[in-house]
Amino acid sequence: MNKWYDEIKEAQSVDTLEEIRLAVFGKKGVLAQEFAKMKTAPNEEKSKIAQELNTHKSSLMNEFTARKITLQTLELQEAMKAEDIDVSMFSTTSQSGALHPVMETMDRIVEYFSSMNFAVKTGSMIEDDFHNFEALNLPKYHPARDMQDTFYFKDEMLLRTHTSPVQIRTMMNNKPPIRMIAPGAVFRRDYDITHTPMFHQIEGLLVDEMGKVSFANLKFILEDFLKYMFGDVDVRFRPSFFPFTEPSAEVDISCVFCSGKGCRVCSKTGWLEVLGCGIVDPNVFEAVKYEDVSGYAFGLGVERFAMLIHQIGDLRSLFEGDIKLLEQFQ
Ligand code: 2NM
Repeated sequence: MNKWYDEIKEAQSVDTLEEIRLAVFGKKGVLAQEFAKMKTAPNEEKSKIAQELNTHKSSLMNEFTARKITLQTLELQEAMKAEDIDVSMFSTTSQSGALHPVMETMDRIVEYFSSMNFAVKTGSMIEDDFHNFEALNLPKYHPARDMQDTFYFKDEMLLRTHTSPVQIRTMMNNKPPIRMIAPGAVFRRDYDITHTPMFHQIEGLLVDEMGKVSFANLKFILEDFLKYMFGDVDVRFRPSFFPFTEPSAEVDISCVFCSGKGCRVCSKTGWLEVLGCGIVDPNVFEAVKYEDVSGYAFGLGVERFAMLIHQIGDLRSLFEGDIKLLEQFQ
C-alpha cells in the first residue's frame, strides 16, 4: 500500500495521475482487492483491517487531490506560456483596412449634398408612431402602412422604417427655411435577394417660403446629383405615389450595365430605378405646424447605389462581412 503514496507524489502529469487513480480507487483497484481479501480473514482481525484500509483510503485520496491541483496548475501555466501572444510584435503580413462599400457610398452622397449646403442630421433608430407614420400623412389603418412591414416594440414604439422622422423632428424644432439630409440605418420586415431587414437610406428635405420651391428645382438637383454619382447617364422621372408627397415621382437612370440597351439587371427595360421624390404634402406641414411654406423631399437606398456603382449582384453579400469581397474595396 505504501508505494502508492510515492507513486502519487511523483506523478508527472494529470494523465499519469488518472491511471494511478484507477489502479488504486478503481473497481478492480488495490483498495477494492484488499477489501475483498478481508472476507477470508479471521473474524477478530476484520475490524482492524477495515480501519487500516479506510485510513489509507482517505490519506491516499488527500494525496491524490493535492497532487492533482498542483499538476493542473502547472499544466495551465505551461499552456498559457505556449499560447502567449506578443501584441507589440510587428507583423510582416499586416494590411490596412478600408471603408465598407456601403459607408463609402454614403460618404460620397453626403459629400454632394453638403457641397449644396444641405445640413446633415441624424436621429434615433427607435421611434414612435407619430414621428414615423402619423406626421407623414400615414394615419392609423392607412393602407400604405402595409407597404412597410414594421418591427414594433410595446407602447407604439418601433424601429424606424425610413429616416423621415429625422425630417419631422427637424421641422418641429426649427423654423423654416430647411435644407437638410438624413443618412442612417432603417428597418423593415423583409428578407430576400433584394431586401434585408436593416439597410441604409438617405432622405433629403428642402423647405422655403410658399411659392419659392418648385418641381423644376427638385428635378435640377436630382439630375445633377445622379450625374455626379453615375457619370454621363440619362435621367427620367415617372409619376408615382407616396403618402408624404404630392405630386410624387420615381427617378430612373439609364442602365449602367448595358448603357440602356437592355440586359438582365434592368430586366431588358434599359432603366434602373434609383430614387423616390416629390413635393411635400400639405398634411405633413400641418402636422409640424408649418404655415405658408412649400418644399420638396426625396429618398434613396444606399445599398442599391453601392451595388450599381460596384456592380455587386446580390444585396446580401454586402452584409456577410466576407473578407474576400471586402478586400476588393481597398
Ligand atoms: C421618399 C420619397 C419621397 C420624404 C418626405 C419627407 C418629409 F418628411 F419631408 F415628409 N422626407 N422624405 C420622401 C419623399 C422620401 O423616399 C423614397
